[in-house]
Amino acid sequence: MGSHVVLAASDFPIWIRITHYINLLFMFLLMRAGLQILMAHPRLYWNASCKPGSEWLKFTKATVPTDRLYTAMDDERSISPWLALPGKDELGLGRHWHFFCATFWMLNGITYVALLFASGEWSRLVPTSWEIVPRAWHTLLTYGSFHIPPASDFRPFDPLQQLAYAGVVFLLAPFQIITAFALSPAVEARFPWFVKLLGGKQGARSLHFIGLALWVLFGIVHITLVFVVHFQDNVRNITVGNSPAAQSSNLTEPMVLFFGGFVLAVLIAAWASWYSLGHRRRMQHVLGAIVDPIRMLSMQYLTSKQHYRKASSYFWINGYPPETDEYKKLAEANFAGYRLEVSGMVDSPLSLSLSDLRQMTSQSQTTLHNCIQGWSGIATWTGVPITEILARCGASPHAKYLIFTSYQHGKQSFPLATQSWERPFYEALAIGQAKHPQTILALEMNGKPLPIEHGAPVRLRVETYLGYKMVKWVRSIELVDQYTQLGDGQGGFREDNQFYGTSAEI
Ligand SMILES: Nc1nc2c(c(=O)[nH]1)N[C@H]1C(S)=C(S)[C@@H](COP(=O)(O)O)O[C@H]1N2
Ligand SMILES: [Mo]
Repeated sequence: MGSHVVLAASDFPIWIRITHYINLLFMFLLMRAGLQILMAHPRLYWNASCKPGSEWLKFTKATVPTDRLYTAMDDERSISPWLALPGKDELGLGRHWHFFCATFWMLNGITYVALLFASGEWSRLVPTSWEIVPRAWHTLLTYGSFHIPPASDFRPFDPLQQLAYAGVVFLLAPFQIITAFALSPAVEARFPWFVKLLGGKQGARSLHFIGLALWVLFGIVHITLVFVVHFQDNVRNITVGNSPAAQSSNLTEPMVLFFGGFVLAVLIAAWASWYSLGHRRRMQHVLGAIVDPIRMLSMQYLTSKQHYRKASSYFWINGYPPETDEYKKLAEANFAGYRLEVSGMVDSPLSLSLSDLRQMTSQSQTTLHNCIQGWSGIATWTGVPITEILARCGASPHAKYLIFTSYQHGKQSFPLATQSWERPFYEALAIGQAKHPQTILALEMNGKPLPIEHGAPVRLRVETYLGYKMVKWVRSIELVDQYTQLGDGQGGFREDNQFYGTSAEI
């Protein structure tokens, strides 16, 4: 084979070089934000109960005490901003970054694959004959004996390299996307079979982590080999391409681009952490503004179709029960004096006792609970559909949100000190979600009156949402047309204080 033919066949067009670099940048940010999310519940399981001790891998030394209440948030790990994006215990911002990067990483990947097929370059990546397997084996043996295959083996990739790249592009990337979708509560609520296929919520979460581990492994080997095997050729290919013109130029420009690219990626990553930690509200809004519309478009109309057969053996708790005298007195009297107040944009305000609520239409559902931190649990919830409450109070057609306010104050729901400690826990629920058939005010859990820790006497269940929206110890429901006048105006206690997203479908 003449060398000219090899060169012409192995040029790297500009779009490959650009998408390759964008991919590097977003993967780096994605991994760091993913680490932030992982440390919010640093345990991985193959079962939906998430019972402490049943994890197959954990990243915490903490053991869960059994003699006192220990919430999932007590189990969260703070992590250095040198490692995670943005670092500390900023799960809300970590998730914003993760979804932001995932969106653009996918767009970049789709562009790359589309151009790959449009240009015919796919044939360099996709193996078309089984012959590649023994050839790749041969290459592996070469590397294994600490030898380097000759440059002529690279057309433009050696067989092992081609298999690895094809595997990463056509198997590992789709695998990460599929397991990611299976982690969204709205997707899980609407397509429970899809999640079961992947081993359930925790199976998908564990697989997503294993996918990450494979990426990291690939990244380490890939970057090492770029340096070790025909480094100068690689630097040219990655930066200026390999056209005959680029070949004849000196190496300065490729080297500057190559190392400059790395430095730029590190600077961007460092800036992202530093800026996010200093401007948390702004980053919540900026990243949310980009991701939320996509999320709303794709997830908003998914309703829950869940019918699990059995409750799980364990159910984590988040938030410490209200400590006010008012609530304690109610609890001592078995909630005989409890009243649920329904007010705001309604024809007739309501004040419902527990027996009023028990006499209303009731339904039961066995569903999967998804906390934003990553743990899950299955339970049977029994109570009154919100549509019943809306019908009884005569909701105004102009009402857009239901504000659920709790007896509990911020202090018990959030372990860290914030100025809004003394505010009651509240969350705004869009009226469309409130009307979903599995959105209920639960009075019972697994056939018994709600235990105090799980929200007695009344808690909200929205089965397409993350757990933080499901207010426990509900005191009142107010119908409003906007929520900006409440708290810090972000749509809920966790949005105000922990910078969680406004829509909780993922
Ligand atoms: N009032 C109140 N409701 C709350 C919370 C809280 O801290 N206070 N935590 C929320 C979060 S983050 C989750 S995951 C669920 C947990 O419900 P569970 O304790 O019954 O498992 O409750 C939600 N409702
Ligand atoms: Mo949660």
